[in-house]
Amino acid sequence: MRSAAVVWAMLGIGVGAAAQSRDSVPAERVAARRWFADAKFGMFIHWGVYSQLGAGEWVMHNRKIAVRDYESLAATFDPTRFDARAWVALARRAGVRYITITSRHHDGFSMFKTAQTPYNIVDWTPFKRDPLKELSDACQAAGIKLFFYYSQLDWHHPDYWPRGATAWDNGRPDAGDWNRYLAFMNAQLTELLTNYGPLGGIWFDGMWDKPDADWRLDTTYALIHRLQPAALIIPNHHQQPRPGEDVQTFEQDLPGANTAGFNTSVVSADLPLETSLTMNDSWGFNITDKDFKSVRALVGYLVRAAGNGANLLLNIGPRPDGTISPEFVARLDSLGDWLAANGSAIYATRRGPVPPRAWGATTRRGDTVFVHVLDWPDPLLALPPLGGPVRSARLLHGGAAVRFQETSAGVTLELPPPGPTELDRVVAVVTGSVARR
Ligand code: H79
Repeated sequence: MRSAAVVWAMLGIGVGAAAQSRDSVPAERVAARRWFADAKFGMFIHWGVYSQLGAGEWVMHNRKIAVRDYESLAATFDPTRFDARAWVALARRAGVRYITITSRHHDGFSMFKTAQTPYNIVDWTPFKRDPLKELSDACQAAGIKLFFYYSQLDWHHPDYWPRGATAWDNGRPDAGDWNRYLAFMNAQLTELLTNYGPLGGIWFDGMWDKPDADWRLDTTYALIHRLQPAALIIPNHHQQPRPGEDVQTFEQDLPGANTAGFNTSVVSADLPLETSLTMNDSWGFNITDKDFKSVRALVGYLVRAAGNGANLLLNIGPRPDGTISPEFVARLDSLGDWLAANGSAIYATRRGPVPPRAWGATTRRGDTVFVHVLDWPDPLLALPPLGGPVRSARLLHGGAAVRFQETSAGVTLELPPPGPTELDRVVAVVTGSVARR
């Protein structure tokens, strides 16, 4: 007799993943994962002490700044123009459903009130306010979910020892207590999951600095899920998902692609997916980086992410005074305008039957397939079969019928010419019953 594992394997279903998602994930988290997969668009915020130098969030490492000197820099951080409600109003206009913000980046500075170290924005700076508290209040009022980015890597804490791949001699003692570091992290996570209302979840980064260390993830993940059973764990470790993790996230790449050089090509079949992306070439504020992606390119990323079944987590790097540069604001406003007209083909969809192509991508909700034509100059667009017979095809804008021909080889759509400023021609194709995955 064949074991169940062999049968699952023959069906191409990973036993570990299937068992994890079907058997042991509590209902709150299953629902939270579904909410996440429906959300499709989030705003990433990289903001911290480093913003003052206007050279990205890695400036401490890139310029080999000593701990003592960086501590002095931190002591001058005073973002007097920070306005949580203005940030959230921008997020609302952009059409994002969630915000993910750096609570502590690799520089080790806590952007929230913590009892675990004085090296935090309330106790160390003239600002004295807790921006994460203000942001969580504003998000709650606006119905936007808040996720905290949390770096497991730390360039400041003495107990981050032995050091990892990014270490340099920055004035820390060559000794430390790893157990104490893990306890520090877990205590901070407890604060984040206790003092800021219900969170969307925790977005981890930096574990890749010490991939072989004993991180005791099971303990940390269990702690998070005990404190907030609906909080999602999103690890940016660039590896395949492990037990307890809820979302597979890809940095600067669509799922399965690896132009960045550190992403895995193995894509989870049953976890929600996410792509994080910079709007220029930097995460933290970079005063000389003007290499901003066009609105057309950003819509393309959002559509192709959705066509891959993934959310787009699009980054801004606010200035050190708390304001947001006009380049970010203009692009977010344009994306919001685009989503106001086309969001029904993005939000609450899943990846469509045709994988993303050079011409565009497909999404699906129920029996409607949304064909997103991003770049196709010709009148006829030939698609493979869509999983069920085509009942109708209409332009999303205006509802004009789109003529089509269907054979056993697929469906050919007769497209109107692209408008001169059109970013995406969306055709809503209603099919007969589709065999659901
Ligand atoms: O927060 C932003 C970045 O600061 C952070 N993640 C985003 C969201 C990030 N830090 N580093 N990276 C992303 C790139 C990682 C590069 C790596 Fe390596 C290449 C990790 C492992 C190989 C450099 C070389 C670091 C360790 C070895």
